[in-house]
Amino acid sequence: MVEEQPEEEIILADLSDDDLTAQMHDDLYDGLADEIAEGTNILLARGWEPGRVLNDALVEGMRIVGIDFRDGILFVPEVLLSANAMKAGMAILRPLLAETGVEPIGKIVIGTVKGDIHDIGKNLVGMMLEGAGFEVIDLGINTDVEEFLGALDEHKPDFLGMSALLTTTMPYMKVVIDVLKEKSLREEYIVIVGGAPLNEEFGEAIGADAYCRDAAVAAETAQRLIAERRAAA
Ligand code: B1M
Repeated sequence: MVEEQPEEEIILADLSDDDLTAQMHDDLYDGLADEIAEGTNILLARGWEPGRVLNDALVEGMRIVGIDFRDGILFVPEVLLSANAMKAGMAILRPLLAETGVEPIGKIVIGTVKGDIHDIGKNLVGMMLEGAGFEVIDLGINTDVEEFLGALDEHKPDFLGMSALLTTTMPYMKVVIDVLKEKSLREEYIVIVGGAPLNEEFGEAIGADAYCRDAAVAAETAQRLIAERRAAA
């Protein structure tokens, strides 16, 4: 009988930066939320900018998860654990990314569209927008046109932001924009859209003001568009 060797415990704090980020990619893959929180705190304590921790340790880890999900190596329950671990890291980074200490420069209502429950990217966009000085009203996932309209009416934001991660849900963005047009409300809001299956062309075709490739681009674009709108007013 072969005796099983106990696995050697990895002390995250003893790893070099490169080894720690690689280990965090593995821990994200394995859905280990406590380890992701610990790794995030270690990198911050080593002086890493929150944005670098987010991109190099968390987003990159999730990219690897995405590849194996696509290839049928990982399945929904495992990816949910990875998403949960990602959120543990994001919860630590959120206040740091949002730390601007200035008056909001604008307001955005944001949500993942109807039929779609992916929210990691949308949450990241919200965090980056907060960091860029925006007030963010997050409607969560599976948001239908009535919920969007209700929130626009209640909060009177400058922006409407929609996220979709599925090719089957991205057309719903056009449904929302068309209803805004029907109600003569389209010009009231700057509409930005994003999500992995979208592109510039799609954003244009559905009548959005901008397609944003990632959260950093969303923050830059929102700053630019609100400045342009205010200059034109
Ligand atoms: Co889903 N899923 N998933 N999934 N999932 C994808 C999207 C998929 C590409 C995986 C794959 O096959 N490779 C695939 C879609 C294929 C397609 O449509 N062509 C897929 C599928 C098929 C599914 C299910 C149908 C699986 C099933 O049940 N058989 C199912 C659908 C459920 C539903 O929504 N109705 C499903 C379920 C899930 C989980 C629940 C397990 C989980 C979601 C957990 C959660 O979000 N809380 C999940 C996950 C995690 C993924 C992957 C692996 C990762 C998504 C993610 O979080 N990425 C994803 C594979 C992938 O995208 N590579 C996949 C990290 C995040 C930081 O990036 O979300 O792209 P992203 O956001 C970026 C940009 O896109 C952009 O900025 C963000 C940050 O930089 N952005 C915006 C996003 N929104 C924006 C809005 C903006 C601006 C920029 O302005 C408003």
